[in-house]
Amino acid sequence: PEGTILGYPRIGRRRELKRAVESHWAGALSEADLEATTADLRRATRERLAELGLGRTDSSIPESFSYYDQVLDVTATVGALPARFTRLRDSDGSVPLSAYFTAARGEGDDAPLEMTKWFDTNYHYLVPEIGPETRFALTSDRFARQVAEARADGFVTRPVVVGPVTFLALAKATDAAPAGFAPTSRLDDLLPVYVELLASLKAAGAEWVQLDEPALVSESVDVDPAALAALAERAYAVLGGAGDRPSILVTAGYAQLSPEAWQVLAAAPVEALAIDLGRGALPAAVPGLESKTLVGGVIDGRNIWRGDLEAAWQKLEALKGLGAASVVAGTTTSLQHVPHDVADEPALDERLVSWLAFADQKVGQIAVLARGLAEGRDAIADDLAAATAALEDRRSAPGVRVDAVRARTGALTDADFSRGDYAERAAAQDAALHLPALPTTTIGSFPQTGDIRRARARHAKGELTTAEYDGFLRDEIAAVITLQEDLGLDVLVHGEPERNDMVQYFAENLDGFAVTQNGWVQSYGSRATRPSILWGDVSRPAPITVAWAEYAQSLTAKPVKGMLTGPVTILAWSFVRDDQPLGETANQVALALRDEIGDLEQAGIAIIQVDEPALRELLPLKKADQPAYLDWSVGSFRLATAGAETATQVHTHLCYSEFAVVIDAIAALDADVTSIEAARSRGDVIDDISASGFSHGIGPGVYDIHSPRIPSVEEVTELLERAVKAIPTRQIWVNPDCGLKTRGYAETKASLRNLVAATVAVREEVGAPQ
Ligand code: THG
Ligand code: ZN
Repeated sequence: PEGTILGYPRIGRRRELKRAVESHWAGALSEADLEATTADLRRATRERLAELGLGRTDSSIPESFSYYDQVLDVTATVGALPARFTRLRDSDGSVPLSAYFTAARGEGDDAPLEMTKWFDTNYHYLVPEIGPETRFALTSDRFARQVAEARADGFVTRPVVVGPVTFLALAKATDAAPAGFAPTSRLDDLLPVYVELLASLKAAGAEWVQLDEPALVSESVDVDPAALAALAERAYAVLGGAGDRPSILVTAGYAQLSPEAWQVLAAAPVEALAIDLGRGALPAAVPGLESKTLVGGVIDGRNIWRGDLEAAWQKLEALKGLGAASVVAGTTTSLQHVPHDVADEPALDERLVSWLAFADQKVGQIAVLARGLAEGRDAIADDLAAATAALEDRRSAPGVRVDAVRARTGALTDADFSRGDYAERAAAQDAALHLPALPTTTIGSFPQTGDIRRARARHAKGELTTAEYDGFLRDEIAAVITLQEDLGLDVLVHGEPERNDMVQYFAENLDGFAVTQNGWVQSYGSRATRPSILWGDVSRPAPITVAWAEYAQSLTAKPVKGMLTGPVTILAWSFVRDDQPLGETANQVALALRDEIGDLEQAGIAIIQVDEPALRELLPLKKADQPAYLDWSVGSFRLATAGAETATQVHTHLCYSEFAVVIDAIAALDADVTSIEAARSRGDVIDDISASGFSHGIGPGVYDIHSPRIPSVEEVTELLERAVKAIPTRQIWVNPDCGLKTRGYAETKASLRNLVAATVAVREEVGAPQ
């Protein structure tokens, strides 16, 4: 074939996978019915891809379905399910679907596999746990069964499996492993299982297999590039040398391969390599390519732009110059990071739609390029011209470049990024706020109850008038304020019942953004988000949060925090424009937020929180790119907040616990108060803060909101005692880990009551005024 994609969304156009899996978990759908439903989904996907132009029998259709996660699929297949789940295996050692789901979700005291971000995307995978005791063996035939299922329908598909080097590079050591143990040290033991897997795929009818090795592009995994390349050399010598196997395609998306890995893979005894030409320059011609097929990743698997098809064609032409046996048009990564179909968005502006490509449109682009490779450029000249015309149209369309917005960012000076002396701010805020020592607060959201979701849905359908819906939200806010006063919290929040999602809500209220109806993208397991589309210059047509904050403040004498989502997080969780540097876009969002902060101050709001949970997420994979990223990301936060009055207390919240890793960035944000997650090891976070010499307010989360468990007064007291010993008391805030949106009211009340009781006790111990 002349074209292929590295993977396709597996959640279904209407999130069929979510519905089926969740109803299976709830006991409403049997395992057999779940298998049948997902088999239909896989069938529909193959048919769709064939309709869009991929070949039915030439292995160009990837078999990339997963019930939950592609890394967990390998864990379950190679015998690497952690010991605590061994009892869930069948008598012959194989891993049934029930055990697979239990590993993903946990059961009783058996914690699920840890979840973490897949490279620099918004997808989260389950982290394998590998130790010296892990006994690798082929423990699932699921990959082979899907190949056979396709065969039975007349398709020859290409199974997609995370490769052995990436699997081990992304793993962490088991608790039982000795200090310093590296999962990659088990490569030689793992390879025979992959050899067996390859043979089983061949027996099931696979002519090709795709082994994904994105770890080979990353500088963010724990193994350095030279060591990774050496692992890849060993791995592919063994797999390539296996007698009974399909042809092997090794892929390395998400960034440019390290030069070491490129050389090694080119020389390896495999048949094809796929490289990402979206994020990297064309690699050098190296020995071994003459016998390989090169899949040029020229259609971006991570953004939603129709993009420059002519440029993609040129890249394929350049790739031919490397002397490979053949060149194939491909995506840079799997298409799992984009929604299914832009044709499924009737409410989107037609002109915007003409600039976009979701997964199905990208497959169409691949089909065009493939035709060009087969028949010559003339055969696709019209398609190339149409894409170029769309790009031209986008460049000059109203809203894409707005003079007033550009004039404002163009006139920024250093002073706009700086709030001035912290000590002066702290004194003015103390005088204005009169907060007790160890002030208590929450992160912002309160439980999003079924009632709130139903009211929002009814309002969207027109069953509730806007006045009725607003009245409902006001009652909700009043109840949340009363609750917090009863609990004795010091700094209150309005609870955010009006927000569906902390990014989408702002996108819906800013110019330059569009939101989708069906544009779901898997975030992890059965969960998805609908990223907004940032297509034009961003500005704020009207205040967004002010009326809600003002209303909440009118109900209480205690300070109510204004709650905003920061510019970096708004960008990180949206599809962003590709026609200007991210930093420029971030500054536009920052200025809109800066205006919102000014309006909140005018409305009498004295504390404003600007959340940046995604600050760490967007950190580039390549170390060389990281300083520039931190520069613009921190800069945009400062631009958003630096207009605040000296007496206004600016808070931020970050959602991860590796405080030591990001302390420099946190300090550079210059927020007056920072709350952070400290779930994994609260003690360590307190020590890290103490060691860093961080001087501003800091709220290390005192309990984990990701679990329904209620923390006892004693454990919170102990933590606070530890904190006041290590950190000056005047710096310490008391708060949960993260927002309470996903929790129920019963555990929220009980947990916060204990949080306040512990705080009161520790205030007494340290002799602080109440
Ligand atoms: N908002 C956005 N992006 C995010 C997060 C967010 N990316 C990272 C992180 N948080 C991902 N975490 C989740 C957690 C829960 C859900 C999705 C991502 C979730 N989604 C609902 C579902 O799948 O049923 C749908 C939610 C909806 O109706 O919008 O539960 O917080 N933008
Ligand atoms: Zn958080």
